[in-house]
Amino acid sequence: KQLTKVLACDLGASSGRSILGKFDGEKLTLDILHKFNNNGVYLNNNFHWNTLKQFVEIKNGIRKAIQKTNHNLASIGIDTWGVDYGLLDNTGSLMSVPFHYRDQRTNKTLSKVFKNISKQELYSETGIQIMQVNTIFQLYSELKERPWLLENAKDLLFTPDLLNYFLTGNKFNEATIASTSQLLNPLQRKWSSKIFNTLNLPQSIMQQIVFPGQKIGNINSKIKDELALQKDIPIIAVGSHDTASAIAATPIVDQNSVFLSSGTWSLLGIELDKPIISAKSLQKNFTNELGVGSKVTFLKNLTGLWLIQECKRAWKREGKNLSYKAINEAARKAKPFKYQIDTDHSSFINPANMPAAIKTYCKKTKQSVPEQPGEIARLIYESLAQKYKEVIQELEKLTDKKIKTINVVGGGTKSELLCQYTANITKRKVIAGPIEATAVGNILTQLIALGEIKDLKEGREIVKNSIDLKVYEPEELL
Ligand code: LFR
Repeated sequence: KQLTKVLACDLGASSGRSILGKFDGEKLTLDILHKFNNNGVYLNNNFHWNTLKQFVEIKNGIRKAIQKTNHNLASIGIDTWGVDYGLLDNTGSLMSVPFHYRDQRTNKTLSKVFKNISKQELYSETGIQIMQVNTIFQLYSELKERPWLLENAKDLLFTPDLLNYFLTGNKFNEATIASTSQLLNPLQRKWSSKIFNTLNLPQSIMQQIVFPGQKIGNINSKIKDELALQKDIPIIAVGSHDTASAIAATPIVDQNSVFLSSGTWSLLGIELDKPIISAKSLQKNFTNELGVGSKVTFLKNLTGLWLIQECKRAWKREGKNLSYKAINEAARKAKPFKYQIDTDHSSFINPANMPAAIKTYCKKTKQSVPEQPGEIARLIYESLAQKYKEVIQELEKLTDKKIKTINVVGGGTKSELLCQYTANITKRKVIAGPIEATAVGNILTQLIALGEIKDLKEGREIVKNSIDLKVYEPEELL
């Protein structure tokens, strides 16, 4: 059979990549064509995305895919991190540089929103974990601090929608990314007019919702010329929220397993057919995002490798340019269980210096103070695993399941240390892989849209047959 080739453009909060998926009817192989850094940029005191660079790099990825496949690319799909967006004016131009969800402009917004709508009401309407980064809080701060933007905005596009629009000229909001906004009702799969009205936000800027598998449009003629494309290439809506795509490609899905999508964030949870929206799930702050294949992803959004990524950056600035290999080796040698942090503490959202923030946290909580990179890395990994354990216990209570296995996917599978500590501390089996789960989920959704694969279930079997999974059994803790 002829190979079907599709391109996944996957932008995470620290890096982006373009991956070619080649499907022969049974197996999927990946070809990483293009990688780039995707760090936020400070403009004065505000933290933004480099949206133009993202767009340029997406085009670079497409260019490479065209060359590699000799113009035989069946389709393209884009996924990105959640919650962020761009606003367009009535001429279709981007009105301001999109903000990064870690920008401090929402630091005081939550209490203001809760004066208009209670936490309970907001949660029962959206089923979404209350988090400062959510679009709802970003928009509300915009309304108060930069009213001229929303007064003049015609359209709101989430990051993948925006990049799709730059490529095709067509404006949609894709469902999985829309659900991260906390403005959508997950039962009706529609914008919550109640929230827009209560907060005085303009619902008219929201778009028609498209679902994974639907076509967005073809690459517009200008870019077609620029990239010297010989044929039209359709852009398909995938699970354009990276988490939704990662979960779509998680191979181990059964009654006794959870997924853990491990990257800048750790997303830990299970897949459901219907949301769980209850007083208890609100109390434990679990989220019901929309997934691929009409599923709901019931999960907790936890700080993940951001902690170590930021330490690495800070150490480099101080002249210690350590590789992850060196950091992990030092962590392995450090003393176990000497320190513990709450990995989701607000002081870790975007500190100027992460190791310093961790030291301050240890001091404030009356622990001794870690000094060496190895000690800090070890406490990060152990504290993450400790957090996973707590969340799994909460999940078991909320869903009445017994969790025995954790399927870790994403970049975090590269950290054998974190995988092993996760197994040891949670006392559960860890199955690691695929590493490029997000791109794989993106690719599978395109293959379903093209009629090459029947459904997600079949897609997951293909993942199992196509990659090696690594198993970590829990070791006795000394
Ligand atoms: C993971 C992720 C999370 C989202 C966070 C911020 O990459 O998409 O799901 O909560 O980034 O957008």
